Amino acid sequence: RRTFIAGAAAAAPLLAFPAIRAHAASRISLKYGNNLPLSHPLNVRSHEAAERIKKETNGEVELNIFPNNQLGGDTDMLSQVRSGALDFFTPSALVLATLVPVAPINAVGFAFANYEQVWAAMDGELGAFVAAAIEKVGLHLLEKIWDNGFRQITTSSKPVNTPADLAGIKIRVPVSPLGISLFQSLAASPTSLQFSEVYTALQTHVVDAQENPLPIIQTAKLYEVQKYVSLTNHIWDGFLFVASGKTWKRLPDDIRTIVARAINESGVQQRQDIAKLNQSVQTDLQGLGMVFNKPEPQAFRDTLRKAGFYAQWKEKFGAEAWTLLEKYVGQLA
Ligand code: X2X
Repeated sequence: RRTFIAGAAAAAPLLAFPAIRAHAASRISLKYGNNLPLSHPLNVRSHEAAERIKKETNGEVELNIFPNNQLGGDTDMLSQVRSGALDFFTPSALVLATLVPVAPINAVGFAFANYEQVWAAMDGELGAFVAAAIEKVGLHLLEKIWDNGFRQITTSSKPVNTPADLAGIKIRVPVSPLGISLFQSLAASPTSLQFSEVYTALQTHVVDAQENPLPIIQTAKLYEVQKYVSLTNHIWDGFLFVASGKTWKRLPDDIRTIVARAINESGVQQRQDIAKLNQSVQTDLQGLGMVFNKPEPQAFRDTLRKAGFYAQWKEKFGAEAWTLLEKYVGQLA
């Protein structure tokens, strides 16, 4: 009988008995935590991946999903996946930055112009560079990065048309030095909060603004506590499907192959879900009372450049990573 308990050694000698394996029922139980509501495509598709994994392993592997910050906020889940208490977590690269400083290179302000650039970079050399950095801290990045989307600013008070409109605005950003730096460089007043705290913080006006892709504004019902959406597209953000290195190493090869294939293929479908949602979500949010505007990005880019934002982050991320980013998005500063 093959057992799999986090923190314990695998019962390796028994793997040689396929007959035993065929009758095994959910002997390997894996925990996956995320910060999004059940209705978000990330959760819909990861449930599909879980079912596929169960089927393809004849019930031997169960991927148990804990959505919506059930296991704590991002910071908690990050330390859990590091220790091996959690087997999988899908942080935004912004959030992973506290552990892997180069991870959020994709989130440099106003870098990506469109999804063609995004997937070329993330499925290409930039993604490979980040994956190697993640591997070094004892986590394993699954190959396909899932889509969060282009981040947009929402406020309760007024639309943001120009950088001047951001002056002094209390805006929530993820727990992320890059997010803070971006909005400080735009003269706003950013505060880091875990996503689990965002709805209440907006409702009680601890902050008056936040920024997230439209599918999150919809599925997390932020339209209930925000009025204006300014389509700044200031950051492209993805969810990195990371495995605890301990878990990943301990999984038998055949299981690892099945798990990786199911998650990666569900990830590709999840990207398509977001692409499809992007065609309708604005109309849906308008129907719920939100008011949209589309600012000109150039003024924001100029403000950032003058504030030294690009120069500063080029130095922090390093020339090698920066050159890879610019290979896909063009020269930034
Ligand atoms: O916290 C956020 O804003 C979210 C949900 O987009 C991330 O996970 C970065």
